[in-house]
Amino acid sequence: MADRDFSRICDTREWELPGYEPWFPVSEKSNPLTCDIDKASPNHIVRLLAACDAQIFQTKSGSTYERLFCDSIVHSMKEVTKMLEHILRDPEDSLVVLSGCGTSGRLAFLMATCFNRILKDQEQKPLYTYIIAGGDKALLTSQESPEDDPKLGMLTLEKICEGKRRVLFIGISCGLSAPFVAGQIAFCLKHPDVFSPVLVGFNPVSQARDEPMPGSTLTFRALVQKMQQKGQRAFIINPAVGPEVITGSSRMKGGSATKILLETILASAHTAAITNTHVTQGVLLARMKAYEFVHSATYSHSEQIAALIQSTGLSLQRGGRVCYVAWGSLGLLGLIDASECIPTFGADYEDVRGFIRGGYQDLDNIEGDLTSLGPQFCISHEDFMHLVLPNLSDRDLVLLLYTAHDDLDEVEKMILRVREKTSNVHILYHRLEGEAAADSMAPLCSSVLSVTWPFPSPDLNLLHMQWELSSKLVLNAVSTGGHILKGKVYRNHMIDLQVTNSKLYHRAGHILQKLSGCSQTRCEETLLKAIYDVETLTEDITSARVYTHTISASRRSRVVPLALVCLLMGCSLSEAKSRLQSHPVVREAVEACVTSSTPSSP
Ligand code: S6P
Repeated sequence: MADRDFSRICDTREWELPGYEPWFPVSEKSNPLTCDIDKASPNHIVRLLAACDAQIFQTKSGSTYERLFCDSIVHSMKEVTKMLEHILRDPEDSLVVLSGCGTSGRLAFLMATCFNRILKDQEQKPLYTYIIAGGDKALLTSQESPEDDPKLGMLTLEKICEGKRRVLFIGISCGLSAPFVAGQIAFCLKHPDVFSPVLVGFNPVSQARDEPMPGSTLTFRALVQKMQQKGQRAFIINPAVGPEVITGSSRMKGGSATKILLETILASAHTAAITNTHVTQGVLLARMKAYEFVHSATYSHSEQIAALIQSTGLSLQRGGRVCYVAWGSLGLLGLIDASECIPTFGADYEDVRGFIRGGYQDLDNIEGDLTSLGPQFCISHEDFMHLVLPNLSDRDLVLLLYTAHDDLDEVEKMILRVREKTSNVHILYHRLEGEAAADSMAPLCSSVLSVTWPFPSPDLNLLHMQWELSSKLVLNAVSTGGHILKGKVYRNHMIDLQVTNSKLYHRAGHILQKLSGCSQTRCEETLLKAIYDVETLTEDITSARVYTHTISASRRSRVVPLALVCLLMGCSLSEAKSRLQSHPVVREAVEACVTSSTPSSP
């Protein structure tokens, strides 16, 4: 693609027009840039990802949406930073809780452990903790149903904060939609003497979810409006960052923007507390601009990222495995990216897996070693060597992620071990100018993505956070691009998603409506038939709650593709099943149906 076309892509702000998919919040709109991403080459996929990620940093420029660098957003960030500064100066009996579901909870964990580590290095007590819906097993596997439970959210928060004098609660819900987080915010609002709630998300308040939450008449939107009422010591930080590359996949931009926003707040408060100064909006803006540089530094390696996507796609197409073997906090980024492939693309846990040096000891999660829960919880390098490596072959891909600050001898040894089983070895390496290049490893690998960062860096912790974001962008590109090449995406929709909570249930209905053109009622009926595996719906099924539907859906596979084929072909469920069997690649199955259901021109 010519550079002129690329800048045209970056300028596109069509999604901001009032008439563009007005019935969806920003986080659920489809991105007009990526409507043909399913047919794009790896190079083009990377260009589209770069353009979509660049939307995070776009300025407001006449649009109605508040954006990351807007005064109102940076002002709220400053207020929250000031609250945290006070706590850091007098931390006794205080707690900062970061909480969320799915990716948002995983990032809460990443940041809570990172800033506790920073405090530990300064010989201070830990101040942060995290909550993830579904507990620690949700850090590594898809646990989507606790997201729907506001009471569980509330009880978990109450328990973790027992005896605290002051709590700064930071709830993350990219779509301003998760009932689990809403339950916690409602609890904070009831106890303003102890709790100061902050909500982070990426929709305007008017687009927060407006559906009563289970066990309550309250909606997420009504709750956020309550936070905005005069006299409430509550903050909402909700810049729009544009629709996701793959519709609704908030693990991507939503996750990146969460990391940018919260690390900016947390790191600025720490600096202010240490230097005995106060944070300014200028400082916050400068920190966020540094993340914009991460975007350009990372995507300046577009060709190498595209090559990685190509190899990942090939491995996945051949039924091979993709393993991220990583050192330091990049290991957690690998674990997070791998865990998200299951609900997003209907992948098996063995398709994409992450391994971290030091296993649970390095992870430092509340519930400790989870290995006994099953093979998908085996996450250390030793586990990789014993359980995975012996069965690897050339169709499997291993991506090693590390930095110049890790033990490079150990990395080399690992590469040599892996090379005995597969030549499909790739590396992603970060270093500062002047630090050792990946030269000695390069001849051992199929591809090397080495990102060099300018020296001197203002702060080592900050540098590592930037390397994390850079790695997140690459990993998201690799797993999304690889699954696109495997045929798991149709246009820019994840058609093989798991329907395991109410958000995903409604999203499945919308996907069916959009792709089939059938009415809402017909789409919902067909979805239910696929979920319950029946040709005719009974009264029991139609009168059941969405929660019951999601329980049944969690026991089945390919419910959305099946429903879509039924709708496109006007056929029975059993016929749809045999069609899908003859076209194992979901996108091809759908395309075959679209072609045969389109009347030929006279
Ligand atoms: C999205 C990911 C999900 C979400 C989770 C929370 O790509 O698969 O697990 O993170 O549903 O969403 P939200 O909008 O509350 O942050």
